[in-house]
Amino acid sequence: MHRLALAATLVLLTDAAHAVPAFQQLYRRHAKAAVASCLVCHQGGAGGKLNDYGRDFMKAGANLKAFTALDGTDSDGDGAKNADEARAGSNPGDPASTPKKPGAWAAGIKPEDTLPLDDLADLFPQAARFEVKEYELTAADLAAVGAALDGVPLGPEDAVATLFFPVDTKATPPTRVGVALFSAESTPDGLLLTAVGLGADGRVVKALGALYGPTGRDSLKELGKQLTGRSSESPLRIGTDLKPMKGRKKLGEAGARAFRKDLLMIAQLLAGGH
Ligand SMILES: [Ca+2]
Repeated sequence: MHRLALAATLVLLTDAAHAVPAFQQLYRRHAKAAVASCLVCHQGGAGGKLNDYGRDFMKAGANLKAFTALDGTDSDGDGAKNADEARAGSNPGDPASTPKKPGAWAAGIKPEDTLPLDDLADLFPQAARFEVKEYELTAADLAAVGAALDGVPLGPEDAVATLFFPVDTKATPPTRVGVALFSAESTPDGLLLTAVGLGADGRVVKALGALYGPTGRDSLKELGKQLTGRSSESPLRIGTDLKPMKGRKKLGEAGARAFRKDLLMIAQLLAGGH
């Protein structure tokens, strides 16, 4: 089975490791990186312990601005600034890789090594394999999703997304039977990570999420369970169609918004033009 052939793990729900495919896309785009890989932030690959650059990225807010904020820093202490490392194709989180001697640090990392396999298996236990597609959202996409979400266009932070499609390999020809999106949102309370999986009918089969704050991880399980069967048409309003999270009003509201954003984004990306 494809899943077992790969060693990579990215565990959104079971521990604090939480890279998101979109971070890698943002790094490539906004840090103008010649080479992007999970190894920029993680030791050993997707889901591994954060390296110096990964830790700095988290401390700087784990968002688009963080890449710029870290440009002039030498995170791994090898004498080269992060921006120079990114452009030269060396690793800002590995002192053994420098602009003069980048080394083969990213060699052998295949695109599939960056799949969040554990979480994908959680969303779609039956899927034998996944197809992956990276998207860049246009200004029109960002405006459309933002308008439906809270009336304000989304920012450049949301301009990249990766969709994962579970494939039924027993069907002839093999057929996509759903879609999943993972996203990260930087909030004042920490990094809010969500993942939604939809079936072929566009309805949620499972939704996962957690807030990673300074004091630890706060699960969105209570809310995620209520997402099953919902679609991008569902308003997902706490108090009307979703029950509030006990003692976690603010988190519940932030989570509901994040889940709704995920659903709207998937709908937008699948609707056309992409
Ligand atoms: Ca380096």
